[in-house]
Amino acid sequence: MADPIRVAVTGAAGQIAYSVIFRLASGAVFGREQPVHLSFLEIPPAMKVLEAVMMELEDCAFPTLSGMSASDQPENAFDGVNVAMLIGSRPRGAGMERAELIRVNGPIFVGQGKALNRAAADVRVLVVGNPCNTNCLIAQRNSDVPNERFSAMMRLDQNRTKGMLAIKAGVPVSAVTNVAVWGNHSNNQYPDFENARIAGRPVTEVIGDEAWLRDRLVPDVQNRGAAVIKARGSSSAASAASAALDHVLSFRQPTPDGEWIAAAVTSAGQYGVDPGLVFGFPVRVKADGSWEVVEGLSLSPWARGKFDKVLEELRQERDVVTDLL
Ligand code: NAX
Repeated sequence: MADPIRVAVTGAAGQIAYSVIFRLASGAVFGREQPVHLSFLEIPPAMKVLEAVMMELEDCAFPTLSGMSASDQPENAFDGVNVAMLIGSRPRGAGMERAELIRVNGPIFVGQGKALNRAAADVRVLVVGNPCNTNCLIAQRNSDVPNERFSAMMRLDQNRTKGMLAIKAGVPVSAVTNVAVWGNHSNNQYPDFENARIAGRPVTEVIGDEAWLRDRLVPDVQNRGAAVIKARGSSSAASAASAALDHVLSFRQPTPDGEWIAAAVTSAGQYGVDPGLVFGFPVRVKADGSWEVVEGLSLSPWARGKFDKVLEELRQERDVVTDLL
């Protein structure tokens, strides 16, 4: 068997992690021939619950789980890891403004960014904990790990968009491709139907109903998280976990020809986005493991309005945490 892949999961006692961890351990993500070592990070009050998660992992007797460890110190949890899934953060309390949440969670990512210096040289870091784009920005600015090894999750938004388009068009979800989600994982994100395709044809041609695309699809994707909370009483967990694992895998293999993935990565100024912002772009992963932003996509003036709005939101988030960068 190969050497184990070492994967850190933060917020390991939380609900998203509960859906992530067992799939990582079972071989469902990296394959049944690839051993995995899991390294968990939690805060002290959640350690008891994490103990129970670890008991359950033992009870699954997964042949691919080569070992596991738990810590409340990021330096220990990130030591030698190849993949770091930063899921844990403080949830938004009732009546809490977004700016307040950013201020509460920012310092967590300062410490975790520094601790990531202990990771393996090939580490890839995915930030899921919200506000994930800005938390990712904070972590990378406080780390010696190169910026291109950090990304934040837009994949749930991409998957939601694909699902809704497939249902509307009456096609399998595999027929829906080229979905970009621009900007921030927030309700100002812009899920781009103008560049998306269904069975190789433009979505606007296949669905044709521009009013539905603009006035139903876009707000429904933007507000899907809130709709799940309303129906379930707690936030998306299994779908978020699934998207996080899709994201991790997509950065480990070349993107199929003609396709792209939605991920928030560090801007180098593409599409007029301020260099350095962690912005949701269409991304292609190359055979050598590096990635690039897909350039040259066109946006209608209407779409550019959405784009500019979410860009402004991310600039404001950055300005709230300048002292942490
Ligand atoms: P839970 O509240 O169930 O779990 C979060 C866990 O993080 C808790 O066990 C908590 O003890 C732990 N934690 C808090 N501070 C920590 C720290 N400093 N170090 C390590 N662990 C810490 O939340 P869950 O539903 O699992 O969601 C986790 C995060 O994902 C939240 O921030 C949530 O907003 C975010 N989401 C992001 C999504 C995205 O697409 N980017 C979608 C789903 C989700 O809303």
